[in-house]
Amino acid sequence: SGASRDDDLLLPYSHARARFARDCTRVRAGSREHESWPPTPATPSPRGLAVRAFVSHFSDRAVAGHLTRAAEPLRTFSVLEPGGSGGCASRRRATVEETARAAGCSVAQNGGFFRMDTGECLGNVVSDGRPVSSAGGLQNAQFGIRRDGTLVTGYLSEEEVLDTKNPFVQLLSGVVWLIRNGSVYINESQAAECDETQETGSFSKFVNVMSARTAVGHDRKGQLVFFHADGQTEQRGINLWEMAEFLLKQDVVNAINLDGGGSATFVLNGTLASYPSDHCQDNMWRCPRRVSTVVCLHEP
Ligand code: M6P
Repeated sequence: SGASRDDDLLLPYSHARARFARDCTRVRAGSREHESWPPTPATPSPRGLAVRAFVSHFSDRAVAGHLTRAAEPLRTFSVLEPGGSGGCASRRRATVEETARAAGCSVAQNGGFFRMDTGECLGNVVSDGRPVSSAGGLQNAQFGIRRDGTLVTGYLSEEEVLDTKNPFVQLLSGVVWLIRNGSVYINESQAAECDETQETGSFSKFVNVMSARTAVGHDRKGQLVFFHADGQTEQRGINLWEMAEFLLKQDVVNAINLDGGGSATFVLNGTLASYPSDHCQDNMWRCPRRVSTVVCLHEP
């Protein structure tokens, strides 16, 4: 989410943004491009959850963040509504700490996009088996896990989201499918996705601007991967290309971009462990933004 679309104000008619009508077409039926990663058979692993901190250089800028991997995604990963169940219906906004503490998450990050003015959860949200928000077929990058443990990344029609044979037990929407089957998929995403789900500005600004960022995906072992990098829109942080390159080096096979900027938040054992860019009422300090959905890793 973001504050303004200031670059659009340069256009003579700000409501007539130069865009193709197909961008935000609702796809109700049929099949869309996505990848399905089969469930990984349970193997005794020494560490179910691994959190790593980094301070890495991206085009000579030092950027801090965390990379988290979790085995057994079906048993350890949840998409949570803001402030607990019913949060999307009531357009609630809550800090990641509030939502994560109540649910007992070991690691939690902000999740899906939302409307900054109304608090509306955007896109698809399936939380612990409960479908609580629908994209209505709008095309954005999805990440989810089905009842049998299959990890799904990419685009889905409304019909596919509502599948009852092997239903989604967790599902959320991002904007931009960063990595598809081991390759950067950003250009393809810009051509395929509805860019009204983000409020940063033009789609190309959203992709290329330096900012705090978060992502979710999986690696070649079928482990769940959370990524977050600190930043400040237009001043610090990374763009989507840099995030995708970082994730590729970490053996990530499929990943989508989640909400960033002032929404980017990393919470470890219920405590804020990132440097948020949103200002508190007193401009001197930075406060974690009250956001919408949360991605959570918990005990099996
Ligand atoms: C608003 C305020 C600021 C924040 C800015 C940018 O102006 O909330 O504190 O830094 O938005 O927010 P974002 O990076 O999410 O676009």
